Formats: sequence, C-alpha cells, structure tokens
Amino acid sequence: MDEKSTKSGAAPITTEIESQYGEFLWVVNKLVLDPETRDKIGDKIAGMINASCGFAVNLVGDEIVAALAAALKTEGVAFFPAPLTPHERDEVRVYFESSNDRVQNNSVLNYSAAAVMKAPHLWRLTTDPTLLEAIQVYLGAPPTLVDVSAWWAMPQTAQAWGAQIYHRDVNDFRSCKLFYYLTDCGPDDGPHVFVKRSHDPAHVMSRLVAAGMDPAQRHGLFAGSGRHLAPHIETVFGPDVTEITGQAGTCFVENTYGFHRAKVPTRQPRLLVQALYSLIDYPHRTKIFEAHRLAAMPAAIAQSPLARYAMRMMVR
Ligand SMILES: O=C(O)CCC(=O)C(=O)O
Ligand SMILES: [Fe+2]
Repeated sequence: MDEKSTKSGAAPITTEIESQYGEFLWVVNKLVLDPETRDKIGDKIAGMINASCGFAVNLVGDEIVAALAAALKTEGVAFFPAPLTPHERDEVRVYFESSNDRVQNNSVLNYSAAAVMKAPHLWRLTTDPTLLEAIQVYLGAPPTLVDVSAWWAMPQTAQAWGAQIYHRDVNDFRSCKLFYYLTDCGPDDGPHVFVKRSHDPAHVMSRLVAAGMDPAQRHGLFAGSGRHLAPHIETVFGPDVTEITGQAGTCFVENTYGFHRAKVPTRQPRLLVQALYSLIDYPHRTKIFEAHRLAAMPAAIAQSPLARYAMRMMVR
C-alpha cells in the first residue's frame, strides 16, 4: 500500500465459531446443497458471530446501504459507486501493469497475494464504509474479507475454461464478491456475466416451470458448482442473463452463489480486482495471506470496528 499505516492495537479477532469449527464448517459448506438449509445454517452462524464479534452490530444502515443490500438480496447483484477517483483507479492499473509478480494459468495472469496486498488504494475500496455496511446487512453479520485478488483475462484462446464456464461459487453459507474493472470492458473484452436471481430457489423453480422442464430438476441446479449444467443455463434463464459491461472503474457486488461466468475476451485483455467477503474465516482459505499480513491498519481507511473486523485476516 502507498498509504501510511496506523497501529490497530488489537490482536486478530477470532470468533468462537471459528476457533471451534472453522475448517469443519468449510467442508460442511461444500456438502450442504439444499439452498434453504444453507440459508438456515447461515442464519445460525450470523447469530453466533453477532453474539461474539465484540462490538455493537448495526443492521439498519442508511438508505443507500439498504438499497444496496436489497438489490443484492433480490437480484443477486448491485452496482456500487467505487470511492476511488479516476486518477487513483489508473494508479491501481499502472501498479499492476508494472508488476511481474504474477503467474500464468491457461489464459489468465494472476497476481500473487503479496503483490495484491501492496497495491495502492485497494483497502480503501474493499473497506468502504457503505460497502461494508451493505454487506453486513446482507449477510446478517459483519463480513470478513477472506480473499483479495487481481488478474488479467487474456484474449489468447477462444476456448472457455475455469471461471469462463457458468458455475456457482460455494464459498460459505453466505458470501459475496466485489468486482472492480481496471480496464474498459465492452462485450468483446471478457465482461462478467451474471444470471440474475439464480441464487433464489423460488425464482429457479419458476424458470424451470416456464421452460416446461421438470421442477424436480431444481435439485440438480443447486448441486454444487453446477458446472455440468453450463450448456443449459442460457436456455433456462434467458432474460436473467446479464452481461456487465462498463468503463474502467465499474464496480459491483454480487452473490456468486448465483450462476455466473466471465466471457472469453476476443478484443483486449481485461484487468480485474476482486474481493471475497464471507461470514467466517476459513484458515484453509486465508493461509496465502498469512505471510503478507499488514503490520497495521492502513491509515487511509475508515478506522471503524466494522473495518477492523473485516480486515482481521489481512492485518497482523
Ligand atoms: O472473471 C470473472 O468475471 C468471473 C470470475 C468468477 O467466477 C469468480 O470470481 O467467482
Ligand atoms: Fe466464480
């Protein structure tokens, strides 16, 4: 980070549920496929976090917060006005362009955790007070930032692979991701594609019925990552399929339990930053950040209990 740091003065917070069940819950999360059961477990976990996080939880929020949380809940995606200026956004892009701390995996160039953690302005984006509050309202508990990443999607192969194939993320009983484009992203530049409301079992059921398909297939549509159904997604969900194009700086929060993918870029590469917020920390997941943890909270970010809590796996 280019910003000065302040001493946080607190040891990383571990909730009771994490210290007792952290890794175990990660595995259970992968095994529980029924969306209603997942939500009930999510509710219980949220309750336990609220009881043990150590600060007063505000689940009301202001109007903007409420609108963001509501869109996330109903549509599964919400645009978020990123707090970075165009100049700051360009500084982030230039920082990544000039870093070689990245590895190529097929047509994707991934920056290392160390490189991402040193990028300018990113913590201010990922801990924006409105954003964190909206995610808190949405999750029902203060969010924990468990992953921050950045990568280029290169237009070098026409073959979709990995995240370019429709799938659900099964990251936690409740979670969401922030996406921030660092390059202009038109229809040929690999935009993110989200299937609105596909996280919602009632909506999935209504789409199945409308498509004249057997409602019993709902079960299959919620079976894990759902990758095997990728060829059928656009047939079932037609009008819900939404390509998110936009200029550099376009930012949105998404419940990636809904079906989504990245389109294969055919014109220019796409540079993206992403952050994952979940209910609890899974040591297995945040391990890659351990060696690179910041010495203190960056001074440029809001020093609120909510920000401190969200950053607890990223700060020593
Ligand atoms: O690159 C994208 O637009 C999609 C990535 C993805 O599937 C994810 O972040 O879960
Ligand atoms: Fe995904």
